[in-house]
Amino acid sequence: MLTELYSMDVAQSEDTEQYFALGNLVRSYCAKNWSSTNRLYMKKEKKQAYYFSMEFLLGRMLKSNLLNLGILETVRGGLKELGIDLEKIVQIEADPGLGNGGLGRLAACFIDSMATCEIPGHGNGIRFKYGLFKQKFVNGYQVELPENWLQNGNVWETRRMNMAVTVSFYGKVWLEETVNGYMLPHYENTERVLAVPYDTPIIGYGNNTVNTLRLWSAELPAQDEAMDYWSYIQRRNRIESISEVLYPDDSNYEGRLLRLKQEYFFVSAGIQSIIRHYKKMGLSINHLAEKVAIHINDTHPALCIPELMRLLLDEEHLDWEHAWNITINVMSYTNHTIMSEALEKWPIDMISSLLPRVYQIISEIDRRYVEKMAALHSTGKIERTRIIEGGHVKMAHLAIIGSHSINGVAKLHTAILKEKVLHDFFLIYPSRFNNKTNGITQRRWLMLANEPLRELINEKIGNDWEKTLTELKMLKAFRNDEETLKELAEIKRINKAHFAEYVLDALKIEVDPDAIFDVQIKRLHAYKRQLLNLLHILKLYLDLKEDPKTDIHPRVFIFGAKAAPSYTYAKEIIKLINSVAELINHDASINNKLKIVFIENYGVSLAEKIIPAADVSEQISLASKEASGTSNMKLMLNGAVTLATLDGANVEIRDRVGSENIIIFGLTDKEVYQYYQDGSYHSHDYYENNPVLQRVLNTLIDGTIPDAETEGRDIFNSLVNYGDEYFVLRDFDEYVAAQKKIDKLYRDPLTWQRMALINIAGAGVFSSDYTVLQYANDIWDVAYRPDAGELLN
Ligand code: B1H
Repeated sequence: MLTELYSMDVAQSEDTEQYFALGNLVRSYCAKNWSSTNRLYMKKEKKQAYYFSMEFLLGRMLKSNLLNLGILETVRGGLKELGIDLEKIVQIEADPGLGNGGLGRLAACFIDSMATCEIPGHGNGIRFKYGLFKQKFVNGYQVELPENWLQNGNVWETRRMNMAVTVSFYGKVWLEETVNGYMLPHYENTERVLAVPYDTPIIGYGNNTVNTLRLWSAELPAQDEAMDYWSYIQRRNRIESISEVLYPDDSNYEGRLLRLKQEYFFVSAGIQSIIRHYKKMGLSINHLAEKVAIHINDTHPALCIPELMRLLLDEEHLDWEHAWNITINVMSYTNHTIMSEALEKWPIDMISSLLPRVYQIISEIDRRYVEKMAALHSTGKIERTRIIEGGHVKMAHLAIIGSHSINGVAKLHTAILKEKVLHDFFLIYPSRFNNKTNGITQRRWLMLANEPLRELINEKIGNDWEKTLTELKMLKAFRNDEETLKELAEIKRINKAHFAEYVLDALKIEVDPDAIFDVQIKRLHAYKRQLLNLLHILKLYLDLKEDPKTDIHPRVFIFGAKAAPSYTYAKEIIKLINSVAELINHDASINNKLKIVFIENYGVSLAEKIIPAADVSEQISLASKEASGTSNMKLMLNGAVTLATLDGANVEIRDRVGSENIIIFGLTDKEVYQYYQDGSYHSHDYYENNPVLQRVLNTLIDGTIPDAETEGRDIFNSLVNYGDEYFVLRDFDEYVAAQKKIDKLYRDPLTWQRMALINIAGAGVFSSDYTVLQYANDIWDVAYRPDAGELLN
């Protein structure tokens, strides 16, 4: 392959050529199964599920593909014989950051699990030229740089020009009656965009299934090349900008026109290509819902609903009722957040000018909804739930009204949707609501990221867990086996030493692998309360300053977090953490008892390094705000002990491991809602009445923290004077107490390792294999691996 690609042999080649040669080899190795999988689906007329998502946060794929193909060890050994280190060449691959955080990574875990569970299921999204920005710290401030992940090419993708489709924007539209009595649209002055698919094989683990991730790129249609040169360049730039860059907002939405263009672009291209493929099987469009399921990952692809309606009405000439029936049966929707700033609503003007025909259809869906509900529900409820209201199109309402299934992503989250946030809809459509707790793939997050642990587990209980993760429960038998607990501790120590090397190398910070590695890795958002973590660190610092002999086990506080570029408050928190790190890491009197490591540019590849090295998993969001969380699952699976509020999937983690094996603190969701109701939270009182807290908060404004005056003051004010929206001060004391408990438990190594073991043993239910099987069974009604049925409880 090296010779074919680069006309060189191994001795002459460097890492980059070796990486691309191996990548090409792997791709051709799976090519046969890829086409036979497609042929099989076609021949058996299998119902297919399509997961529509704005984001797929894949991470590097070489090792994961080798593992799933069952050739990881063979290839590793073969390369070694040639004097090549696999670990070195996998680093060459760009980490495709086509997502922001949990939502995008979930999509990546799901497509891996669908292939593994032999579900005919594929991803559909955008091939962003630039992924999520690269984060750099300059003087402690976050600076964003472009992430040009395609610069050196992408071995995994195949451009399929023959499957390109056209997506139209703008223009004027009017309806005219045809001779057969259909009202069909006529368009004038539309802007046409060529959508070109790039397909990536998604390889199942230990089977012959290879599904497809189809990502669309926006290009100028060929016939447009004939126009005048400068108009051509301008138009080309405008069109190509559609798939240029991922919006860097997590749990927050940007109401920009370009974003709306992106949403319609991949929705329309995806649905057109699904229908084209469906028709190739020679089936009547009337049976579409028997062969196709489309899943809407959050509301970003909610235009799937009017777009499918448009194609069924205008191209297939179905009548409204019939088309609507099919649409509802095809579509399902996942809600990922209750945060109001994340709820998408588009101004009517914007949608109606960009997508005139789609807007007509949305209006008609809305009109019929209001008409139908008038007889059944109060005007108040109808006004609160209709799609077009207050000059906006509410995307969540569109998604709910146009889908047969609406799910939340953890038990608590789904309960809150039903009882609070979507209560009106729950009363209208009770049977549509269901829960699907998130999951993670054990292949990337244990088998690949933590090979020593994988080996230990295999030694103890065999490897059934690799296919059936709940088998990890067998580990419980070793809870009192000192030898096993010690081996577990040794592995953690090795992983920590490994990570410490990285920290020294990349950040020039020396950390002691025998310290507690306390990890909070997730997007920076006020509701996730990185600030609570920081206030506790400041408390420890003050304690040590006052009495250097304060008896605490040494700790390394590890942060990884990107802030949305326009989220000023989050960026201030980053600067503040970095300034406190400067203060503490360079204070000799602290004697290495505290260290702060803020990892730059946190993403999938860094997560793979950090998670196996974690002792403590910080999951400290304000109860009710974190829909599920998935780093909590990854960290638990790698033997970290969770320090958590009862939020998102933390509740289910507690149920699995028992209260003795997780540290819970803070307000419950009920208490939070009670505070909202009676308005009785006054953060200023906590400042006034709690001397310890007061002393800690004063460090933000009294010059203790170097070079962060503005940030310190803004953050102080937000907590003390402006209401403390996320109850940081309220939960401070309980958090400090919980941290003390951690300190004590950690000093008893056997107790600690027993907790770690119970956590690993209890993590089995959080495999995304189970999650997608439940989607397949309950929502999509598609087939799956015959022996997987028993995995569904
Ligand atoms: C989650 C988002 C999100 N919830 C808007 N919502 C976005 C919303 O670009 N946007 O406009 C991007 C992302 N992401 C996360 O989803 C939740 O906060 C996590 O709790 C959850 O685990 C994850 C997966 O369900």
